[in-house]
Amino acid sequence: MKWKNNLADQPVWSGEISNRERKEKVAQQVSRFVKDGDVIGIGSGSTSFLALEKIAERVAEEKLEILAIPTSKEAEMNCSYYGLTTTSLLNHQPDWGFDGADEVDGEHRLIKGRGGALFAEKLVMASAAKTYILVDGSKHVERLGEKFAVPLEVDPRAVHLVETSLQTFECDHIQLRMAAAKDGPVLTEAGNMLMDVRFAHIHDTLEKELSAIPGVIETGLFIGYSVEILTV
Ligand code: ABF
Repeated sequence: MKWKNNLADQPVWSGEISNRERKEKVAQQVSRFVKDGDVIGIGSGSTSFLALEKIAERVAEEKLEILAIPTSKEAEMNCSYYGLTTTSLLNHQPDWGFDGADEVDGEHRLIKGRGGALFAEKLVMASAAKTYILVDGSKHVERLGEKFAVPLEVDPRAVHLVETSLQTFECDHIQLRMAAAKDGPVLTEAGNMLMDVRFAHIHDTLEKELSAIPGVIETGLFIGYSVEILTV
Protein backbone atom coordinates (compact mmCIF):
# COMPACT_ATOMS: atom_id res chain seq x y z
CA MET A 1 0.00 0.00 0.00
CA LYS A 2 1.24 3.48 -0.81
CA TRP A 3 1.12 6.07 1.94
CA LYS A 4 0.68 9.71 1.18
CA ASN A 5 2.10 12.17 3.67
CA ASN A 6 -0.64 14.77 3.67
CA LEU A 7 0.80 16.58 6.67
CA ALA A 8 3.86 17.65 4.70
CA ASP A 9 1.75 19.07 1.87
CA GLN A 10 1.75 22.56 3.32
CA PRO A 11 3.64 24.48 5.98
CA VAL A 12 2.00 24.71 9.38
CA TRP A 13 1.20 28.28 10.10
CA SER A 14 -2.30 29.23 11.07
CA GLY A 15 -3.53 32.75 10.78
CA GLU A 16 -2.25 36.06 9.49
CA ILE A 17 1.27 37.19 10.23
CA SER A 18 1.30 40.63 11.81
CA ASN A 19 4.12 43.06 10.84
CA ARG A 20 5.06 40.59 8.12
CA GLU A 21 7.37 42.92 6.19
CA ARG A 22 9.49 43.71 9.23
CA LYS A 23 9.57 40.10 10.36
CA GLU A 24 10.74 39.06 6.88
CA LYS A 25 13.66 41.48 7.11
CA VAL A 26 14.84 40.06 10.40
CA ALA A 27 14.30 36.51 9.03
CA GLN A 28 16.52 37.40 6.08
CA GLN A 29 19.22 38.68 8.47
CA VAL A 30 19.42 35.44 10.46
CA SER A 31 19.45 33.27 7.33
CA ARG A 32 22.84 34.79 6.44
CA PHE A 33 24.46 33.16 9.48
CA VAL A 34 23.86 29.60 8.24
CA LYS A 35 27.00 27.64 7.36
CA ASP A 36 27.46 24.19 5.94
CA GLY A 37 27.51 21.59 8.73
CA ASP A 38 25.65 23.72 11.29
CA VAL A 39 23.26 22.18 13.83
CA ILE A 40 20.59 24.84 14.35
CA GLY A 41 17.88 25.23 17.00
CA ILE A 42 14.65 26.15 15.22
CA GLY A 43 12.27 28.41 17.14
CA SER A 44 8.49 28.54 17.05
CA GLY A 45 6.05 31.31 16.15
CA SER A 46 5.55 33.36 13.00
CA THR A 47 8.94 35.14 12.91
CA SER A 48 10.77 31.85 13.33
CA PHE A 49 8.61 30.37 10.61
CA LEU A 50 9.65 33.13 8.19
CA ALA A 51 13.30 32.62 9.19
CA LEU A 52 12.98 28.90 8.53
CA GLU A 53 11.62 29.66 5.07
CA LYS A 54 14.59 31.90 4.25
CA ILE A 55 17.08 29.39 5.68
CA ALA A 56 15.51 26.59 3.63
CA GLU A 57 15.90 28.72 0.48
CA ARG A 58 19.63 29.16 1.15
CA VAL A 59 20.08 25.48 2.01
CA ALA A 60 18.44 24.43 -1.26
CA GLU A 61 20.19 27.00 -3.46
CA GLU A 62 23.67 26.50 -2.02
CA LYS A 63 23.25 22.76 -1.33
CA LEU A 64 24.21 23.23 2.33
CA GLU A 65 23.93 20.37 4.78
CA ILE A 66 22.49 21.37 8.12
CA LEU A 67 20.66 19.64 10.96
CA ALA A 68 17.65 21.27 12.59
CA ILE A 69 16.51 20.86 16.19
CA PRO A 70 12.87 22.02 16.30
CA THR A 71 11.35 23.50 19.44
CA SER A 72 7.78 22.33 18.72
CA LYS A 73 5.73 19.95 16.60
CA GLU A 74 4.82 22.97 14.49
CA ALA A 75 8.50 23.73 13.82
CA GLU A 76 9.18 20.03 13.18
CA MET A 77 6.43 19.84 10.58
CA ASN A 78 7.67 23.02 8.91
CA CYS A 79 11.20 21.55 8.75
CA SER A 80 9.72 18.46 7.13
CA TYR A 81 7.79 20.58 4.62
CA TYR A 82 10.95 22.47 3.65
CA GLY A 83 13.03 19.28 3.47
CA LEU A 84 15.35 20.08 6.39
CA THR A 85 16.75 17.08 8.26
CA THR A 86 15.81 17.16 11.92
CA THR A 87 17.56 15.75 14.94
CA SER A 88 17.02 16.08 18.68
CA LEU A 89 18.91 17.14 21.79
CA LEU A 90 19.43 13.45 22.54
CA ASN A 91 21.74 13.19 19.55
CA HIS A 92 23.13 16.67 18.91
CA GLN A 93 23.82 19.99 20.59
CA PRO A 94 22.83 23.06 18.57
CA ASP A 95 25.74 25.25 17.41
CA TRP A 96 23.33 28.13 17.53
CA GLY A 97 19.61 28.75 17.33
CA PHE A 98 16.97 31.34 16.60
CA ASP A 99 13.59 32.04 18.14
CA GLY A 100 10.97 34.75 18.57
CA ALA A 101 9.83 36.47 21.76
CA ASP A 102 6.80 38.29 23.13
CA GLU A 103 8.74 40.94 25.03
CA VAL A 104 12.39 42.01 25.19
CA ASP A 105 13.70 44.59 27.65
CA GLY A 106 16.85 46.74 27.55
CA GLU A 107 18.85 44.04 29.36
CA HIS A 108 17.89 41.37 26.81
CA ARG A 109 15.57 39.66 29.28
CA LEU A 110 12.67 37.95 27.53
CA ILE A 111 9.10 36.81 27.98
CA LYS A 112 8.27 33.89 25.69
CA GLY A 113 5.67 31.16 25.52
CA ARG A 114 2.60 32.67 23.90
CA GLY A 115 2.57 29.61 21.61
CA GLY A 116 2.91 27.22 24.56
CA ALA A 117 6.25 25.75 23.42
CA LEU A 118 8.27 27.41 26.21
CA PHE A 119 9.67 24.18 27.69
CA ALA A 120 11.36 22.95 24.50
CA GLU A 121 12.29 26.53 23.57
CA LYS A 122 14.19 26.88 26.83
CA LEU A 123 15.85 23.45 26.55
CA VAL A 124 17.12 24.29 23.07
CA MET A 125 18.19 27.82 24.06
CA ALA A 126 20.04 26.58 27.14
CA SER A 127 21.83 23.97 25.00
CA ALA A 128 22.96 26.40 22.30
CA ALA A 129 26.08 28.54 22.51
CA LYS A 130 24.05 31.45 21.17
CA THR A 131 20.45 32.18 20.20
CA TYR A 132 19.36 34.96 17.88
CA ILE A 133 16.11 36.49 19.08
CA LEU A 134 14.10 37.74 16.13
CA VAL A 135 11.76 40.58 16.95
CA ASP A 136 10.08 43.51 15.31
CA GLY A 137 10.08 46.82 17.14
CA SER A 138 6.71 46.17 18.80
CA LYS A 139 8.33 43.55 21.08
CA HIS A 140 10.68 46.01 22.83
CA VAL A 141 9.47 47.17 26.25
CA GLU A 142 10.74 49.52 28.94
CA ARG A 143 9.55 47.20 31.69
CA LEU A 144 9.31 43.41 31.32
CA GLY A 145 5.71 42.35 31.84
CA GLU A 146 4.40 45.65 30.48
CA LYS A 147 2.16 43.98 27.89
CA PHE A 148 2.36 40.24 28.49
CA ALA A 149 1.75 37.95 31.41
CA VAL A 150 4.43 35.38 32.22
CA PRO A 151 3.33 31.90 31.13
CA LEU A 152 3.99 28.99 33.48
CA GLU A 153 3.81 25.41 32.22
CA VAL A 154 2.29 23.45 35.08
CA ASP A 155 1.61 19.76 35.66
CA PRO A 156 -2.22 19.46 35.71
CA ARG A 157 -2.11 17.90 39.22
CA ALA A 158 -0.31 20.96 40.54
CA VAL A 159 -2.62 23.73 39.30
CA HIS A 160 -4.14 24.43 42.74
CA LEU A 161 -0.83 24.10 44.54
CA VAL A 162 0.82 26.54 42.14
CA GLU A 163 -2.06 29.00 42.46
CA THR A 164 -1.78 28.89 46.26
CA SER A 165 2.02 29.19 46.17
CA LEU A 166 1.77 32.25 43.93
CA GLN A 167 -0.02 34.13 46.74
CA THR A 168 3.39 34.75 48.31
CA PHE A 169 4.57 36.50 45.13
CA GLU A 170 3.63 40.01 44.10
CA CYS A 171 1.31 39.05 41.27
CA ASP A 172 -1.90 40.81 40.22
CA HIS A 173 -3.59 38.28 38.05
CA ILE A 174 -3.44 34.52 37.48
CA GLN A 175 -5.27 32.90 34.60
CA LEU A 176 -5.46 29.32 33.42
CA ARG A 177 -5.05 29.48 29.64
CA MET A 178 -8.22 28.25 27.95
CA ALA A 179 -8.68 26.99 24.39
CA ALA A 180 -10.19 29.55 22.00
CA ALA A 181 -13.49 27.66 21.96
CA LYS A 182 -13.46 27.83 25.80
CA ASP A 183 -14.19 24.11 25.93
CA GLY A 184 -11.26 23.37 28.19
CA PRO A 185 -7.74 24.35 29.13
CA VAL A 186 -4.96 24.55 26.57
CA LEU A 187 -2.65 21.56 26.89
CA THR A 188 1.01 21.75 25.90
CA GLU A 189 2.73 19.12 23.77
CA ALA A 190 3.75 17.40 27.02
CA GLY A 191 0.13 17.40 28.27
CA ASN A 192 0.65 20.15 30.83
CA MET A 193 -1.45 23.26 31.49
CA LEU A 194 -0.48 26.91 31.13
CA MET A 195 -1.02 29.60 33.74
CA ASP A 196 -0.53 33.21 32.64
CA VAL A 197 0.59 35.34 35.56
CA ARG A 198 1.03 39.12 35.75
CA PHE A 199 3.75 40.28 38.12
CA ALA A 200 4.10 43.77 39.60
CA HIS A 201 7.86 43.59 39.20
CA ILE A 202 10.06 41.08 37.38
CA HIS A 203 13.42 40.76 39.10
CA ASP A 204 16.36 38.61 37.98
CA THR A 205 15.78 35.79 40.46
CA LEU A 206 12.04 35.42 39.75
CA GLU A 207 12.60 32.72 37.14
CA LYS A 208 14.41 30.52 39.68
CA GLU A 209 11.88 31.26 42.45
CA LEU A 210 8.98 30.22 40.22
CA SER A 211 10.78 27.08 39.04
CA ALA A 212 11.18 26.06 42.69
CA ILE A 213 7.39 25.68 43.12
CA PRO A 214 6.61 21.94 42.87
CA GLY A 215 4.66 21.28 39.68
CA VAL A 216 6.02 24.23 37.71
CA ILE A 217 7.62 22.55 34.73
CA GLU A 218 8.92 25.72 33.09
CA THR A 219 8.46 29.47 33.03
CA GLY A 220 8.26 31.87 30.10
CA LEU A 221 10.92 34.10 31.67
CA PHE A 222 14.20 33.78 29.79
CA ILE A 223 16.81 35.63 31.82
CA GLY A 224 20.57 35.33 31.56
CA TYR A 225 20.83 33.21 28.41
CA SER A 226 23.32 33.86 25.66
CA VAL A 227 21.13 35.80 23.24
CA GLU A 228 21.68 38.36 20.52
CA ILE A 229 18.66 40.45 19.61
CA LEU A 230 18.03 40.97 15.90
CA THR A 231 15.44 43.63 15.34
CA VAL A 232 14.07 45.85 12.59
C1 ABF B 1 7.67 31.80 20.12
O1 ABF B 1 6.70 32.43 19.34
C2 ABF B 1 7.22 32.10 21.50
O2 ABF B 1 8.07 31.93 22.55
C3 ABF B 1 6.72 33.49 21.42
O3 ABF B 1 5.71 33.53 22.35
C4 ABF B 1 6.17 33.57 20.01
C5 ABF B 1 6.51 34.80 19.22
O4 ABF B 1 5.77 34.67 18.05
P1 ABF B 1 5.76 35.67 16.84
O5 ABF B 1 7.11 35.59 16.21
O6 ABF B 1 4.68 35.09 15.98
O7 ABF B 1 5.42 37.02 17.38
O8 ABF B 1 8.90 32.35 19.82
